[in-house]
Amino acid sequence: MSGPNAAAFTRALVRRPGSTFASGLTSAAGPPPDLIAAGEQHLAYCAALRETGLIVSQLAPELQFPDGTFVEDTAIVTARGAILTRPGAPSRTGEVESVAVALRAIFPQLPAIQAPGTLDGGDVCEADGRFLIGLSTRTNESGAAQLADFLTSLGYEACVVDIRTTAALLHLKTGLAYIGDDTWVMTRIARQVVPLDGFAARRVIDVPEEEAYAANCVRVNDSVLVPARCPRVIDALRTTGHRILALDMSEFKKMDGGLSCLSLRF
Ligand code: CIR
Repeated sequence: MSGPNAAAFTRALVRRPGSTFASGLTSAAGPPPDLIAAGEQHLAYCAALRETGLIVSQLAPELQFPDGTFVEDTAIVTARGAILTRPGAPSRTGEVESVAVALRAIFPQLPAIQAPGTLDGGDVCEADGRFLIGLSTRTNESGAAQLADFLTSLGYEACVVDIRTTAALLHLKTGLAYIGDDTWVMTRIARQVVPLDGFAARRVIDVPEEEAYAANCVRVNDSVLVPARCPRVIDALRTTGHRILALDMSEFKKMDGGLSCLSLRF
């Protein structure tokens, strides 16, 4: 959700990584995530959300869904309503059920993306009432169209972009973030494949290749949460005047997870 300043959030929903976390989907070669470190990083992530003023609600880990900690993929939550997704990876579709239970307490009207549509929340980026929806290996035309219809019915604008031309982006928000005040954070590849036509883009913070992971940062109220050890992006973000909270995300990165996907914020 966001208002004119992209950030009037009061709550977040998260799910700590469970003991099966390391058997989730990943394209990364290298050592598996360390479960203790992942748990500690998740705790720090939740503490950062609280520092921004949010009440953080926790879902219990479900061992049959190792990727369940990436809750952002399971719902699109806006200031005017929410919709459950239908994640594009078959191993993840069941994650939605427990998220639905939690969200229904807040959003009694809770529609869902229907088959054959698939949609991951990581493919959805809001910029002050306008939504970019990425067509990806996880989000198909039907899912994107269903979400666009839903958002339009709420009075938002929605625009679909095709990111399937690049293997570098698992999700739309793998390569970009909107942090309010007409300011975008984007990798070079995202700039190539995502035209910002129709979106105000007063400033674009270029993310260098070696810090590409930091393109997935999140504005929450007066703060921007960003992965640690990305000094150039962090320096650029500091010039925006927001408080910068740098978080160690190393164990989630090993599972292709970005910073934003660890929470739903609303
Ligand atoms: C997956 O491949 O589905 C998970 N291992 C990572 C999902 C990350 N989600 C996101 O960036 N929105």
